[in-house]
Amino acid sequence: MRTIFIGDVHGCLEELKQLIQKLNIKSDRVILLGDLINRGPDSVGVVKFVYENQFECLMGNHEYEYLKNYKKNPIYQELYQQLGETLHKWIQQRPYYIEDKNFIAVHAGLIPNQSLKKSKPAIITSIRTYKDIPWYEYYKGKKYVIYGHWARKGLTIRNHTIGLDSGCVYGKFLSAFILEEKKIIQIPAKKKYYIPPSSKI
Ligand SMILES: [Mn+2]
Repeated sequence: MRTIFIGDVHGCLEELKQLIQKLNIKSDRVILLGDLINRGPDSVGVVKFVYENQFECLMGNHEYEYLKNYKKNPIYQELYQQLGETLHKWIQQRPYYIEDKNFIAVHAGLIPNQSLKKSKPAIITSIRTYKDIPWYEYYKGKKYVIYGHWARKGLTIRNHTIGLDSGCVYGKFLSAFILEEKKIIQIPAKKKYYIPPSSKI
């Protein structure tokens, strides 16, 4: 059995299906790093696919924002309607991190010198830097930390940390990491689904 992590999908259902196929998943442990929803073509389809395959999945900042605002924000109200109660509840139950013998999985990152247990969900689902320096520069642990969230950096491997958000929704790649083989598998995006208003990613 392998342990496989998958970066931010953001509604890119076709690329996710292709990646799963390429990985030839049988009885492996699959962990998605969060941000299944928003920006891409099929948020509901992605949530449904991950749920039905019984993959594990973390809470991303986009799910966190959705859960905070689905009663008042019209876009999220619509998403709530489309998801239905079962998938909505499943999103509510997503963990903020998974820590195992060999790895820590978290959507955005770790706060230097702070235990995950004591860390605020809003921060570990959104942190990129700490005192203007990427959080992973502070990390000195031996356990692999696998995270997403930083598409602008692309695939980033440093200090036993692996950043898997390689910007699929921005027309780049959807990435997976196989822990036991230390191997990266990627699928190119079919197109640029989303162009951020204030950058050229
Ligand atoms: Mn994110």
